Amino acid sequence: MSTKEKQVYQDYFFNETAFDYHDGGYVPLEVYDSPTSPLNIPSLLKPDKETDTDVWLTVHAQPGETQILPGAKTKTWGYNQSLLGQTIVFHSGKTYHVTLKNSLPELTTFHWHGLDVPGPFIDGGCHAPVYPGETKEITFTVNQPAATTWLHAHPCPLTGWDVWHGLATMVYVKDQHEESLPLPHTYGVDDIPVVLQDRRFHKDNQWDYDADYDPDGTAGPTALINGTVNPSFDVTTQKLRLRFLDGSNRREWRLHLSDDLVMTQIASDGGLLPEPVQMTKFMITCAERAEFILDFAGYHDGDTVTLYSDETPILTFNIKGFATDETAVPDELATIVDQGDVDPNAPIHQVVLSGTDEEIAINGRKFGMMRIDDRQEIGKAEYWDITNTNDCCGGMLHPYHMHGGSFQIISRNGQAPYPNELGYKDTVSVNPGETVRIKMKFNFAGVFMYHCHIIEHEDGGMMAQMQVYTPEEPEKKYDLMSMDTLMNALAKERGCAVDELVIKSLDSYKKMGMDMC
Ligand SMILES: [Cu+2]
Repeated sequence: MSTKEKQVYQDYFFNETAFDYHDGGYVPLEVYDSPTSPLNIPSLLKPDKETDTDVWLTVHAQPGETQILPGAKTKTWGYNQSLLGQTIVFHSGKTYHVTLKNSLPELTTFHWHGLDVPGPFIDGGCHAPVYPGETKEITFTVNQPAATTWLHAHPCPLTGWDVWHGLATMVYVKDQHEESLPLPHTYGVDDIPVVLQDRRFHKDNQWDYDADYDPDGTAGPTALINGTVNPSFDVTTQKLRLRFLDGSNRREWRLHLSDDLVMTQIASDGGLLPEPVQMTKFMITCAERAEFILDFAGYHDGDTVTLYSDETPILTFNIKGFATDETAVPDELATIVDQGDVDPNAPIHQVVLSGTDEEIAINGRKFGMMRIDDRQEIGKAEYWDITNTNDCCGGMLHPYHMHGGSFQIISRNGQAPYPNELGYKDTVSVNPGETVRIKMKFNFAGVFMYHCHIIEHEDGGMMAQMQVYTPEEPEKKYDLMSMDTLMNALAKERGCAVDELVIKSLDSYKKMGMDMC
């Protein structure tokens, strides 16, 4: 390891009084009574065709059945497979032509969470539906630092429904700088994806989103890691790189290892941190990503190391024999290029996250599909102040996500950000009573959404949208999806009248006497 003396952090940083286990509706994790299974490692998605500069891919949203538990298979949805998806790898600098294919019984969208791409149609929020049986091609050039991003469905107000069925997968961005560093790089061997989710298994091993729905976030008692219940992973190298994604609808994961083994964080949402940060405890909230290096130097063939969330074991590492590895994690990982000076006369954007349950709102309102709530010029860095008005007791953390790129975290209530928040982020959790100031520069124009990433909060209206404009076309009009168009399409797909549609998250609008117009 590094010769530089490093502090080892031993707390979760966030306000304990707001942790999810204080919620009335909290669903504790329980170990499911079934055998251990090898951790599922999704295969890498193979391109349809490629040249030196361009790559063609097909991402196919499909229904299927997955053997998760002994006995009946679970009905699931996935990308290019029956549950979750094959891992997609992008190389910075290349242009991608992606065919989005929908074989599901209903419309969905393909949101590239963390990719720096134009909105709203390539970004893939609610304005970019792909209808059942249809395909659509999008083209974009990836131009950003190496990072762990992801793809998930985002058809508001059904994002929670789609993700719960399985529509989420890892998307790695690679670049030459990251590849040149002495870090684990062998996919599935010493560089592994870890998608953290939770579900409740009902009769015949099926999931029932509507039965489990909670307006403060749907959760289940069984940890599902890469779609595996009670997973184990065979460790064959001294160092292991774990790329965590909190892909759950609501759950916060408070991760720690047996023996309080130190975890070295090397990356967050938008790529490498400037320097590694060592810790024994790490909390990840909805939609965040974090990469860690574990060093098993003190262990031997036959030992086990357990990953816990709170007190529940969620993943077992079976240590096998490995060759000694004396490479050190570099003390300097990346240069974080500042997004630029902010014009002192520029207004500071305000985002106020308020309420819990059905009463959640953003700047006092709920989401309107055709309404533009804020504007920012392309290429100019500006501050956004994200405030959580929940009070400390009985409040909750809201993981705030912004489409359209990555931001820098400037401060938390005027104080320095947490030590592992010095890289680029696209999702940041805000404590009750706190204002987090971020600096954001957009590289692409379009309409982009910003919202809480507790998925039932975004579906229930804690979401807004902004227009990023160019000086040439400050008032550009986009063909946005209307609520009527959406509801009529869903009613047709489900063979019912619009007023017979069961969409649990719309209760949050009804109870507040609001329309998602
Ligand atoms: Cu929230």
